[in-house]
Amino acid sequence: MAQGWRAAVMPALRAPLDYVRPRTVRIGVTGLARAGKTVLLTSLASTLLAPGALGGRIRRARLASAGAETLPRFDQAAHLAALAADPPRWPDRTDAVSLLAFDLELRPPLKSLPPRSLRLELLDYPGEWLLDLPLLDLSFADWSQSVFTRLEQPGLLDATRDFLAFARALPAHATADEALAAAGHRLYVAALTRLRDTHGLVMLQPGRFLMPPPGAAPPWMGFFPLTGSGPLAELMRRRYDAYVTATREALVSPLFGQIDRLVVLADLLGALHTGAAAFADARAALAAASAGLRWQGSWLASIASLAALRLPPRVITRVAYAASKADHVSERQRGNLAALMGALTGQGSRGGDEPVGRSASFAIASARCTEDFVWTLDGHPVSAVRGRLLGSDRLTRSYPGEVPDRPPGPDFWAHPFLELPAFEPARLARGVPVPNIGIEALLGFLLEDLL
Ligand SMILES: Nc1nc2c(ncn2[C@@H]2O[C@H](COP(=O)(O)OP(=O)(O)O)[C@@H](O)[C@H]2O)c(=O)[nH]1
Ligand SMILES: [Mg+2]
Repeated sequence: MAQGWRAAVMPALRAPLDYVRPRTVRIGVTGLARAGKTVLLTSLASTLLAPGALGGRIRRARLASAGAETLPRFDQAAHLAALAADPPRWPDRTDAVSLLAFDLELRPPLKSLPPRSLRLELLDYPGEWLLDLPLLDLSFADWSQSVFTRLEQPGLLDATRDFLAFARALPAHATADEALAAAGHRLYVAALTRLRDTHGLVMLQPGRFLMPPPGAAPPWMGFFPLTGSGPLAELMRRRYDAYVTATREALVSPLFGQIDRLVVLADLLGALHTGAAAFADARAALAAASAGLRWQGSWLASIASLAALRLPPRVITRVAYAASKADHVSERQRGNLAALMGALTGQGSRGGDEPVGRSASFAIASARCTEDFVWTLDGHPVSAVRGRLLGSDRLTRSYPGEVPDRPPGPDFWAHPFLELPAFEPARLARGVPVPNIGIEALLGFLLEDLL
């Protein structure tokens, strides 16, 4: 009895101010284009808004009014309407930054206490921007060198040839000519775009070149990697430095700097299917993002950034790394998928300065399209899934392959991971959340210390 009482009162003591002034918690949902951010936000919202969410720990939830804020609102109604349509559709593609806000009433720790209020904000944040975190520690010369080494790989030349030819043809002392700068920038962005679209690569820097922030591009966006020390290289270096400064400032800006928890979403199954090079690249991108996030969380770095910017740094207190679209594989494989995500983001191999429970990995499906079933293939039972393909009314079976629970070696790539069918989302029933895998667990982790 005494113990139960203590367990109930401790949260109230920990956050007594929640009774006076409702707290705001902002969760960034980030991931590269098509990782599944829009569907995740739609699904999170439908879970939160359903009665009795999180085992009753959320007593009431409603969408908060947009007030006089500057960020556009996430169009929850339109996205949910797409999933609820007959036949269901996937929400339209959006790349704009947007915010989804809720006023929550949390179950009080003791019946006799009034419920606590919490304002929960979810921010759709382009994952491309996380790829800029490693630039904070790289000089222009080092960055340029590493980019050229990569672009010169024989397998990538069909995408990078034009840019490389341009850069090689520049005289060592090229003048700081605006037309040259613009031409080089255009060719570099075109190379990045082709690397993304035809090679399935994602570790493409600077991330804002492929996903520019809203508004007009400032002049310092107009650069490209260049080695040497002539006037043009000097101009490129100054613009790169300005870009890095802007990135650093964005990390503490009112727009993004107030994120205190983060979901990093990645389509790992898609990367396994695209092949060894794309997977290696996705792995590098996740490693860079997780290293960057750890950097932001360390005390030393916080103090250093405080000194450099004279602004209080915001520390991200929880990070959930989630592999999306996990309904493409059966339950047994989903355990491996979560373990693979953990291995790629360095979970469980942390140094001593990391508080326990600060990050975790998940395999989720925001809008579940399939059910598990046992398929007999060549006389062997395999755990497969089945669902309706978009625009068809027959059930289609799928077994893309065995998901590795750690970064796979060369043997794995000898038997390619099969195509992931384009499934139709499951039909929605009235008053229940979007059918999903793992959304409550993800929310439970993100809000664990608050509920
Ligand atoms: N099978 C399956 N596909 C999904 C799921 N979530 C997203 N997708 C697919 O991924 C596409 C991109 O998702 P979206 O949320 O728009 O990605 P965003 O660019 O990160 O916002 C969708 O149109 C779906 O085809 C899921 O839970 N299961
Ligand atoms: Mg989107």
